[in-house]
Amino acid sequence: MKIDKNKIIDLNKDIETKHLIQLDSIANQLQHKDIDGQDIIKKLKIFQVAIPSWALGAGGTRFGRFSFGGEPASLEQKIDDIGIINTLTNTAGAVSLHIPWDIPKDYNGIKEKAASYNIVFDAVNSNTFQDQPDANESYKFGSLSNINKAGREQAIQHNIEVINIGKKLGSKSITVWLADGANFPGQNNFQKALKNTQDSLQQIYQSLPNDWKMFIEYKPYEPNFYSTVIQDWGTALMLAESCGDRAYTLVDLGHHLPNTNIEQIVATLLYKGKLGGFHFNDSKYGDDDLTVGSIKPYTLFLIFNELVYGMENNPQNPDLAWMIDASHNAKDPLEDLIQSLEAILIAYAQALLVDQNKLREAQEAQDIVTCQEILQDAYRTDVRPLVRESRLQAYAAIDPLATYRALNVRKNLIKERGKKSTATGL
Ligand code: PSV
Ligand code: MN
Ligand code: MN
Repeated sequence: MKIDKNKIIDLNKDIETKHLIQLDSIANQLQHKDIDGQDIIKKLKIFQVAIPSWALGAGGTRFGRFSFGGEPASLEQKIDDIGIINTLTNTAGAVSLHIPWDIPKDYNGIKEKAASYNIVFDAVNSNTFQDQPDANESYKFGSLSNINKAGREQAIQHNIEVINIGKKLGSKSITVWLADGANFPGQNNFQKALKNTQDSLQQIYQSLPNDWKMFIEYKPYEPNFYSTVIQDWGTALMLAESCGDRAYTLVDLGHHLPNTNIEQIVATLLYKGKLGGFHFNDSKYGDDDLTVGSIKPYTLFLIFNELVYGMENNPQNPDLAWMIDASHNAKDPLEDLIQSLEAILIAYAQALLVDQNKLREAQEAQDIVTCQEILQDAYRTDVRPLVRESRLQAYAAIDPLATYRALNVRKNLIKERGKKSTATGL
């Protein structure tokens, strides 16, 4: 199913008057603070977030999977779904593929399809946390860290293969997330596991094309519950540094122990020029992969505040790869992704409102009350009219969720693809 742009334009007309009144009101408020609303709208309009190919079906948990119906059964259909989101939001102009779940059968065909929706191929993800049916070696006891050379070698070759697939699609980066670790004390020699991982990553890095980046993800626990080889940002940074200039750390919001100061990690990595990419999601307890902004929107804002500061002040850090990494089994996945994109744009817009000069002055004056006021004033501003306007100017939907429902997208997908789920993914 392809959404007809004219239908979006028609539906926009019904709410445009109300939207323009709200836009006018915030533009006036901002003018009093010497902020140009159009400037912010321009930045929102070009902001693009990659959709993970594994988030388009109703996500599974180890306890069960409840189909939504009309889920994509092929990579082509996954691209169609991202096309729907991108047409509605103008923010989903990229896809992050997981290999081997999404190996293309027809490279030209898939590239053409993606291009028809203005979708590019962002980071490709390797998978050494599941055994493949035809594999010689098992990852049960680790992949890049495996004590057996043959296991490590297979995992290295897989990553090189993923790079080769990405090259054919126009991707420019690979994300490596490892499940490697131990469930019980004594199971692994920590130093050997780390060294093996470092050696393996360095070998993969040797195969990285000159214009590619490698992103190394960390995670404190799960699926291993005693120790994880790449457990935190420090380990990921150390490994990236041991590989070279084009290796970076990737921050996944759900990959932190409760109450970790993620915004400080972001700032530290930006300062070192080593923040490569971002996986957005939200969580209450652990790697919950919930909708972005659904649990801790203020934290998301504080993170964006550091990102905006970094984008303006840290030329040593390259442009970031923005990706969503969320998937669960209760909502319509497309509605969920639309909500995530909305939360990301809202936090970004709020962060753009922070008066960096005033904040610096207040910091220099050690006026912590004013520092807090500046941040919370930005956070408490309803920036949604700016976000909506950024979409209207791009001929996308003022209200993507309402438009998605008004156009009966899910019903049509079920009609086209059937009720049963065949989607692959987490
Ligand atoms: C597993 O924790 C995970 O969510 C990682 O965050 C990866 O990025 C993703 O799966 C895909 O491999
Ligand atoms: Mn992730
Ligand atoms: Mn995760």
